[in-house]
Amino acid sequence: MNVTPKLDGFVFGRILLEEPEKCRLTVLGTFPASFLSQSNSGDLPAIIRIEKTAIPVDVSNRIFPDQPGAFLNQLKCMESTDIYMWFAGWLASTSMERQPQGDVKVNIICPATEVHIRKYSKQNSILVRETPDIYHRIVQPYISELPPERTKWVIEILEGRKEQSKILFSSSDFIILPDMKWDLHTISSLYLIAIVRDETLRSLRDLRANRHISLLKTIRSEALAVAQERWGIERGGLRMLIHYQPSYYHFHVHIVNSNYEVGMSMIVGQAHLLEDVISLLELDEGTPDGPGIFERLTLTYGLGEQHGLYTAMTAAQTES
Ligand code: M7G
Repeated sequence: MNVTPKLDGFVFGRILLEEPEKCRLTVLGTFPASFLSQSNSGDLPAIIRIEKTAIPVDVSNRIFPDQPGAFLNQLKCMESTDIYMWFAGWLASTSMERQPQGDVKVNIICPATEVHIRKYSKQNSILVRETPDIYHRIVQPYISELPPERTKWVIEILEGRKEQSKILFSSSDFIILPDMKWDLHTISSLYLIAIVRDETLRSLRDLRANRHISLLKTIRSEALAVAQERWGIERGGLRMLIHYQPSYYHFHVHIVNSNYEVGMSMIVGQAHLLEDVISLLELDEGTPDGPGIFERLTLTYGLGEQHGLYTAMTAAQTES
C-alpha cells in the first residue's frame, strides 16, 4: 500500500460517530483512486477515525499551547496492513519533539467496505442469547462464509510482510505485537495483541481442553514476560481478553494494561477474561471425548443493529 503522509484529496462525506468522551470522531468520505496509486477512475470510500492519544503527565503546565490554524500539522505513518493505516499526528510542528507519540492518532481504512462503514456507524445494541443450537444454525455458517479478505491483514503479519519490526514475541504457535490501537508510547494505555498461527481456530467457540489449554497458558506467560522485560509491568498488571463476537475471526487475545478501561473493548458479554477461559477449559480436562465446554455454553452478548448477524439472531431469540 502506498502510504501518503498527508490527507490530500480527502472529501468529507458525513460524520459516522461522535464520541466526545473518548476524544474520538469517525467520519466517512472519499479519497481519489490516486490515493492508493490506482489508475482506475472513481472515488474510494474511506473511514477516517481520529482520536486523541493519552496526555502525558509532564505536559500539564503547557496543556493549552498556542496552536496554528491547521488542525494536523504533521503526520507520521506508524504502520499499515492491507486496507488499514495508522499515523501519529501533531497539531503544531513544534510539538513533534515534545510529544513523540503525537497529539492525536489517526486511523484510516481505505477502501472501506460496507461492513466497516456499518461497524463504525452509530447504532443501538440489543443483548442476544446464543445457545449451542443457534451457534450451529446461524453463527457457524456466518463465520465460514466470511470472505478471507477480512483477515488479510492478519496473514500479512503472520507471513512476515507487515509490522515485522514491531513483533515482540514469535513462536511456531503465535506472535505478540502492539495492537494498532496503541500509540506505542503511553504505558498506561498499553495494548498488545497475541495472534495464533492456526487459521482453523476462529473464535472462543473453537477452543478445546485437550488442544488449547497449554497454548493459552503460554500466551499468558509470554505476554507477562514481554510486558515485564520491556515496561516493568508486574504480574497482575495486564488484563487479557478474548472477544465474542470478535470483528476478525482469526483467534487472538487482547493484552491490555490493567488500569486502562477502553469502553467497548471491555464491555461485559463481549469480553471474556483469558484467565476465566483457561479455568473453564480445565473443567473439561481428563473427561472423555464429547462436546467441549465452549460447544455446550450459552453465550449472551450485545449485538449492534448494523452487525451482519443482527437480523438472524434477533429472529432466533423469539424462537428460543
Ligand atoms: P476484535 O476482537 O476482532 O475486534 O479485535 P474489535 O476491533 O472489535 O476489538 C481485533 C483487534 O485487532 C483490535 O484490537 C484491533 O485494534 C486490532 N487490529 C486490527 N487491525 C486491522 C490491525 C492491524 O492491522 N495491526 C494490528 N497490530 N492490530 C490490528
